[in-house]
Amino acid sequence: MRWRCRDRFFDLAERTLVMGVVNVTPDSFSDGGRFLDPSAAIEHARRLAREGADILDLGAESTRPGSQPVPAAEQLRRLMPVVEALVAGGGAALSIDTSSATVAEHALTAGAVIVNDVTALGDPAMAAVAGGAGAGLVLMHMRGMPATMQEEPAYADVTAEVRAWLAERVEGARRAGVAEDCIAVDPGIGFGKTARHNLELLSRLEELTLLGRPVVVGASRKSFIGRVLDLPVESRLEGSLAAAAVATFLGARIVRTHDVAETVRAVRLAEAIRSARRAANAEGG
Ligand code: HH2
Repeated sequence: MRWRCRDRFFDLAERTLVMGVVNVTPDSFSDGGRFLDPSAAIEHARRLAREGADILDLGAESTRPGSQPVPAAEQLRRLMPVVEALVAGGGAALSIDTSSATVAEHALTAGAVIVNDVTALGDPAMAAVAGGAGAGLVLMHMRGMPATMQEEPAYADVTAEVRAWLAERVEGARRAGVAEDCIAVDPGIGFGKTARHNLELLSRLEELTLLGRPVVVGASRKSFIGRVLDLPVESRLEGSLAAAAVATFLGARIVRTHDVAETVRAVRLAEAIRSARRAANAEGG
């Protein structure tokens, strides 16, 4: 399977890509305030690229539970110096984590190649912006909005519902002019889901690969890991690596993480096991 992101073509048949998180925010749940200064964000992004990130995901708006939207002008003020410096330096593909078409448009003009939209086209202008640029587009599942999404989320069958919702959003994006080979899907771990929902989604990830589009998983440092291990956010590295490995084994093709060096190793091993299973099945079959 290939994922087209403007002039970049990612071959995902064998490899799972690692997407490093760069939060240019004062309030992100795990690293808020550390990279708000542009030079700190640029330095951090370059470090993640050296550690092996295929993609750098730059965001200027926290979407943690209870957070409020950040106006486009403020997102641009935070992001653009970072985008411009990283584009000039070349290297890892740049993704913009925004649900604002205005922010996406400016970032794409400056050289970003992916739009990571946690509202899956909540902004009606987004499809034209991403589709017009031929950008990679991540469509993520979220129940409600960050301000209220953790107020008693309920599903009859979380995996089936997320899968059906994503199928409908992929179709909506296609109808709105986004080429199918540019689209990736994401179950939205932690977005309007309990710990149990997140664990079930991860355990049944193969069902989402049946949508025929690359699956993105962002479990890094999230609260369900803290819930299972009874650990605070700064002690969730090993749990995050376990989740990344399981997701990769079950078919995730892009893993979003704050800890790139460690995640690259976990993902490479999980890929090797996935390939071994495929080879064994082929020989047996
Ligand atoms: N999770 C977060 C933000 N963006 N995008 C995708 N596609 N998938 C995710 O799971 C995802 C995402 C939340 O993590 P983080 O950016 O570290 O936190 P915050 O939203 O507080 O900035």
